[in-house]
Amino acid sequence: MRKNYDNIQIIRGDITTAKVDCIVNAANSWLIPGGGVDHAIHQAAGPELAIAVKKFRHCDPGNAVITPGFNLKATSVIHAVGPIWNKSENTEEHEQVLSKTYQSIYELATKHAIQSIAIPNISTGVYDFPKDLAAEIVWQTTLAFLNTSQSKMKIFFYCFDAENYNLYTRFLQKLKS
Ligand code: AR6
Repeated sequence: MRKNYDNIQIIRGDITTAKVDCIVNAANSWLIPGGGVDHAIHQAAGPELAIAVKKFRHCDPGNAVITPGFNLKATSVIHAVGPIWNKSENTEEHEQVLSKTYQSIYELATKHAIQSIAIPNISTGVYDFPKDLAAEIVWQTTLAFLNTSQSKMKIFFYCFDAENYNLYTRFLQKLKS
């Protein structure tokens, strides 16, 4: 019998090269091109992407907006804003916001009939969210989405660094064993 995680793949590499309907960007609330994966996506998509996303003006953490992909192989880009980790604040709230960020991505992707999506490890770079905790939240949120929606969307988790790649592959192996 097919399992809900059969459509999930873990890739180590640069998300801008993904051959999918949609790639997800780890954006900031002002929707202004920044560093990290945001920089890589804007470089690959060309200057039209910054103009298109700025039309939304603002996006609160936990939410997402969608634009065309311009020069990317992907037809569209979902710009999602993750939480900024700060251990002196209410970290439970940050955890909820990270989960909401992924829920927003899946809702928007479903609404736009996206069949395949590449997602980076949101908030685990500049925004400093602990990678192990983030991976746990991402897997929980993703499996909950797949269970409730029965979606057939192909999900590619793009991990740029070895730590995230190892964490994600370990989760998948555990599910398969
Ligand atoms: N492909 C896939 N993943 C990547 C790539 C790439 N080309 N480059 C970096 N990563 P970050 P955040 C990984 O900092 O923490 C920006 O300035 C990286 O290893 O890009 O959500 C925005 O404008 C890390 O695991 O995003 C915001 O201001 C993950 O992508 C802020 O950073 C996320 O790292 C958002 O911070």
